[in-house]
Amino acid sequence: MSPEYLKSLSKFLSLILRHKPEVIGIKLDGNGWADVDELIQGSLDKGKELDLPILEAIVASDEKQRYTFNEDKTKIRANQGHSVKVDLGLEPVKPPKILYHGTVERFVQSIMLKGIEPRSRNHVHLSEDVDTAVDVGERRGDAMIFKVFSGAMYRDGFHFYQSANGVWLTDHVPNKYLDMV
Ligand code: HQG
Repeated sequence: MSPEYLKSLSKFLSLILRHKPEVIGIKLDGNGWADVDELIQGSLDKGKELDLPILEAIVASDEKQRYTFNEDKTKIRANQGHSVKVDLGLEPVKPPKILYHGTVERFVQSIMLKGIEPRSRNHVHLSEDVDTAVDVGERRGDAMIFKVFSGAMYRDGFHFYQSANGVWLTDHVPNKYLDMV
């Protein structure tokens, strides 16, 4: 199985496990878990070559560690990035003083006005390093980077979470905690 095919399957998994499980006729439970057998069968029905070893290869090789199995590998879920309402059971944790958010020029004015909103996802996504934020922004064009005063937000009572793959999450970043890099 080529790395390219695994990557395209990982994109497909992202669609199913974060946004549209109904595409293959399955449901996620309240914590975002899909039943592995149902996922495999539903995907096969849609012409996707998938079995447990292939899923294991995706979980192990995905460059952002996007997916996690439960202990006995009967369930799988995405670590973050959902638009479907799920409770990942993440505990609030103290963030670093500064986090970063990568976006593009056309969103900057609106972000300065309204802060960073989760838009279609459950959380705003932030990173500890500028390079990751640049990669996130560059998905859409030339990256523009905001510095987020997460330490100050935390002191003011905002909650932060860290997903299993290291992405920092919060509900909303008001504009007073932002600066352009
Ligand atoms: C922007 C990828 C106007 C925000 C990445 C972003 C990440 C506003 C877009 C993860 C706004 C939402 C998430 C406001 C926010 N006005 N625009 N007030 N507030 N925005 O894709 O952070 O590869 O939902 O700047 O690596 O780009 O999928 O969020 O441009 O970790 O695993 O609205 O997705 O990971 O876009 O990316 P997204 P994101 P994966």
